[in-house]
Amino acid sequence: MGKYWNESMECATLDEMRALQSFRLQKTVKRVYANVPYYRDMMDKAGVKPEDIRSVDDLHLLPFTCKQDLRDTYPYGLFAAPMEDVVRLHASSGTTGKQIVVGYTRKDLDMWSDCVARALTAAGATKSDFMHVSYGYGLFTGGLGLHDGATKVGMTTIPVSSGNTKRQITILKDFGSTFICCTPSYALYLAETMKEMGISKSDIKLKAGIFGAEAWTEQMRKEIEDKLGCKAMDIYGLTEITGPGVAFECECQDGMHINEDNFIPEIIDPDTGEVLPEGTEGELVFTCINKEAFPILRYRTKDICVLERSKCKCGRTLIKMRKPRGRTDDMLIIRGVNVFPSQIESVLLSLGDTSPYYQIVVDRKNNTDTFEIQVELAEHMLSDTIKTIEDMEAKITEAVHSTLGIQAKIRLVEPKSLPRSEGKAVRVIDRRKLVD
Ligand code: DLL
Repeated sequence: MGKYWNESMECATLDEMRALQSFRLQKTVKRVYANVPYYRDMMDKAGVKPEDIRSVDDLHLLPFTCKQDLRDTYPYGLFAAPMEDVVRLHASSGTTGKQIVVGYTRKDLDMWSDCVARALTAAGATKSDFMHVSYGYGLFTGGLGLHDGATKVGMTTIPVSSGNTKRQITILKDFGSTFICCTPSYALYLAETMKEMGISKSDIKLKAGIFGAEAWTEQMRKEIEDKLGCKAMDIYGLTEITGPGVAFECECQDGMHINEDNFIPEIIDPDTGEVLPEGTEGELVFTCINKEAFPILRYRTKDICVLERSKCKCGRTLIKMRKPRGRTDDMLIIRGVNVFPSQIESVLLSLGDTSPYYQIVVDRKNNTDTFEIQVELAEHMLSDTIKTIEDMEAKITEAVHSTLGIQAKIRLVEPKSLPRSEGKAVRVIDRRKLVD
């Protein structure tokens, strides 16, 4: 089984991978120490010199980098290559605060598109396939990242970008795309709009979709595969590391292989910073060891996840990350209980009968948190009696309570009444932030 884009990297032995990582890590640390005063200061303060980093085992000696460091050095303070060698900039605003800027040299873009080409090949893409790119083009890394990877594979790449959903569907159908990439929530919206337009999954030729940029569950995967009639493959990445392609799913759809010849992953305890053993859930941290312009050291992603180095049936030896459960900054604390939106998605979709559209509204009244989950009724339930709908509400309330251990008010709302998103879905409205 299995076809690889870069077999020597994707199927290297552990010894080969560690040797390469150690070599690239030493080189990167020397480079940033020499070229980036901010890293030099950070390392000097931590009492670590480039010579102390002799192998991957010494990685933990290096200080962490976090979003605030990128903001403090905005725009170019962490660049390790001269601007004349930088050929591309991308940026991410996040939800709060100043945006951050990252840069790529020609060689960096080549490394990035190699990572995306690995992901697409693992999803079964070849140069005979057509790739419909629905991620936004622009400073966001989704559009251009997938575009360059698809072009590298030799796919017929269609740079549609996001927005104008009906037009997207016409293009998808008329151009005969066999692959699509967008956020998983947008994939569902496309399926919904297709239905409205009277187009069925047999009218399109999709074999697989490459979905990422937000947390999504196995239940959501089933929903998309069923509605679009294609395989739904996960792809992970973040602007600070390189955009999409940091990790990708193979045909086993059982965790994402991390391109660890370029990005060394670690899992840490988010409170203490202590490195945790493989198999333990914690915050994902990456060190870029094969980048010229923006080789970030031990970047704290805020993504909560688990690493596993098990033998994969596809033959790849690259370490795997499980689907991220969410981000530490998306985790809600409601009446003292930790709640990830993905847990709610999982409960709702596993019950059947509800639609995959939901929104969580948290507020504070009389010093107590209120917790409401608005869920759209599935179309076929519209004709049901009030009693059936009340039973449904009770069933969801019970299921949420037994999963999370707290009571939520479930409000079933009309089909298509919650906002649809063309990019990352907004799942949470936390009104407490406004009153705090
Ligand atoms: O979302 C890059 C990307 C584009 C990835 C297209 C995949 C596809 P940012 O906007 O910087 O970059 O957001 C990065 O999104 O830290 C995760 O919290 C989340 N994320 C990205 N991919 C996944 C995924 C792009 N597959 C942040 N599963 C990351 C869960 C994901 N969360």
